Amino acid sequence: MKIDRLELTEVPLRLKVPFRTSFATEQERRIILVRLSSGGVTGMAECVAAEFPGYSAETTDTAWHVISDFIAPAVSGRSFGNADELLDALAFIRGNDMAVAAVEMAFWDLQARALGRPLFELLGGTDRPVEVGISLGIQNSVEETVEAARAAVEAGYRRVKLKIEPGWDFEPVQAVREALPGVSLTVDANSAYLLSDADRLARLDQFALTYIEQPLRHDDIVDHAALQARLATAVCLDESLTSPESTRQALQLGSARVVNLKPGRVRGFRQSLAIHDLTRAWGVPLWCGGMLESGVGRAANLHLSSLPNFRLPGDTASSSRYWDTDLINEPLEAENGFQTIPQHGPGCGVTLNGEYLSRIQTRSAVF
Ligand code: OSB
Ligand code: MG
Repeated sequence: MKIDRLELTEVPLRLKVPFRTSFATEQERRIILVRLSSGGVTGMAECVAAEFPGYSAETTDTAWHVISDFIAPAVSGRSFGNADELLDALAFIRGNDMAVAAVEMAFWDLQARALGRPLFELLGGTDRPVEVGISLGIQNSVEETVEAARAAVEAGYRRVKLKIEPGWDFEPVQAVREALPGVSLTVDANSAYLLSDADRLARLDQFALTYIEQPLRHDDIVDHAALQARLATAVCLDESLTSPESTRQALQLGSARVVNLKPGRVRGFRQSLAIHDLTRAWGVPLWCGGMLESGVGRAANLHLSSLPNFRLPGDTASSSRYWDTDLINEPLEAENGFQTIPQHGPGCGVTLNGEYLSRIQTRSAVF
């Protein structure tokens, strides 16, 4: 497929309520959309980079720069038969995986739309209901945390994840576990602890957590292996796994027994498929993470989540949980803890609300 046009659009979206993690509080999102066109067909994807370099080194602005100044010149006007060829053309770019992923994922959507087929078919998935969990930001009190968790379970979510940090771990987890004894409960530290905190983290073992997500450094797999050896609870890695290679190394070291896969974090779908197959061969379950995406990114995540090794509920909660008005026309709502894979058309199965987009967008560039 020849890339006739690459379009970048930046859209400000305000979360209904601030989302607090161990690294920041987010409310005003600045989301980049990538649209790739070929022969009159347009595919799209959302870049998951955040506004500040708190989750990873990338930001909305670094992604805009890298796509504009390096990716667009390498793909515009060129032809690619598949995603591997596209990735080969971008192999000269080190890191900046979220920027590359946005273009790679738009290419898959373009291919699927050109074929008139749903994205999950191209990825090798099946049309199945996707089990959904919820990620709860750090709340103001233990009572509010329990109430938010209870409301999530009543809304049908099949797993509750609490964000934790040093000083905000044992008490909220204990309270939620006592209030909701049967729920699948997990915690996500977003790299807020050190290996020297192992004893403190081991105190969480008594709450039968499904896993503890990314307790240690954002780029560490060595200390995580030492920590995993000291915990009964499974470690799940998120930030540290940026490629199939780092995932293989983590599995060989025993750094994790569960993997959070975010296609935007690992350069896109091609690498996601490699990580899917690798973890499957190791018997390690995957689940699909979230990056506070609009419906565009959520839809893509749901298609990927249909592959067989996605065996735990993903952070693919309802669009209405975060946004008063989403960028897509179709609702993307979990019911009884499941999302159906959107198929309101080919590709990722959702359509952009063009009128809303052109009204609120803050910048755009065409290559
Ligand atoms: O670590 O999973 C994470 C949001 C922003 C950045 C990192 C993370 C998260 C979440 C929210 O946990 C998941 C969601 O999009 O609902
Ligand atoms: Mg995480």
